[in-house]
Amino acid sequence: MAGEGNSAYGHRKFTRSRSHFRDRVTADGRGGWPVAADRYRLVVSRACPWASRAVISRRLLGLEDALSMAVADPIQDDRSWRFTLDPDGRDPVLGIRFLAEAYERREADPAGGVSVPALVDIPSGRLVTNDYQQLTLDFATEWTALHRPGAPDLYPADRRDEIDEVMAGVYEDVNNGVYRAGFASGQREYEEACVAVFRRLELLAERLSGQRYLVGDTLTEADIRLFTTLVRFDAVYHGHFKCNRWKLAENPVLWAYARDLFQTPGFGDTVDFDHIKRHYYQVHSGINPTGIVPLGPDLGGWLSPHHRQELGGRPFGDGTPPGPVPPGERVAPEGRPA
Ligand SMILES: N[C@@H](CCC(=O)N[C@@H](CS)C(=O)NCC(=O)O)C(=O)O
Repeated sequence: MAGEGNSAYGHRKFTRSRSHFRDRVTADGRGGWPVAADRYRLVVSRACPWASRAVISRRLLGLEDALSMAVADPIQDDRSWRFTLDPDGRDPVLGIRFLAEAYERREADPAGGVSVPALVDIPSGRLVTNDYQQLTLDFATEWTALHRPGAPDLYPADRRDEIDEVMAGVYEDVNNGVYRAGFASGQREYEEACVAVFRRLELLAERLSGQRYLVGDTLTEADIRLFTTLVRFDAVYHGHFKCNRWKLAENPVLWAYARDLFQTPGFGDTVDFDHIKRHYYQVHSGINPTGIVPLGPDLGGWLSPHHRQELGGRPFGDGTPPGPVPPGERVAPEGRPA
């Protein structure tokens, strides 16, 4: 689990270990968890970048009908993620009040704590996996029988080496780099992380100055993973995590790239800036003791023209964009750009 929240503060260096529960749901069910419609529930927080990968990928692939989703309250308490946004504070499908209950059904006193995203087996109420690194790759490659018609190939076999290489740098310096900067407990550790964040972002901007997407000319898993950090950048990482050499909105290439994705069905329609801001600024009391949530930044810019289509590219390859967000899953107005 992440050395996140207060657990990180006792250490000199922020470290993130691999997720503890790493079972996989596969097409052939070889590990005991076969892909099946209506069998699993995806538990997320819209605040969490690791969970948001799964939310976006589920939308792009059209898994909504087969894999239902529970959205936790962005504010955790001492029992971690809660279903306080649901009637009676209970997830209507799993019947539990805390995600911890699904973890505890899997293992008493679960090692690594309780994190999102989590995939839960509905019949037994037990956690299957919290391995966010593998989960979306499995959505793309193992859950194909349940994809919508026209679903894109987010992890094309002939591009995997390149996708993996790009994602490794994005993970190390960007996805996780902002956390290393934000939770650093020493000046040097912070500076090293912050320098790496911006060095990598500059390389990525260079790459994206002449091509619309990170790998090939279509959307892939790599774009999803970069997007989830970029969309949080000015709202939380720039201020709260002190990644403030520049704002996303000050980098013409990355800002246009991020807006392009935001305006693509399946990306921006999953983003809840209200959940994002309240989670980071209120939960990480070690780095924001007052819990005050800033009013800015202005979100209007996310909807402005990006002109990235002039670079060509076929967002969904031979496929098509996903349809509208199912009514029960729409982000509330306070979380969206006006
Ligand atoms: N399972 C991943 C973590 C994904 C993650 O860090 N999720 C955060 C939210 S962004 C979480 O649930 N943290 C639990 C906590 O801090 O209590 C890991 O092991 O590193």
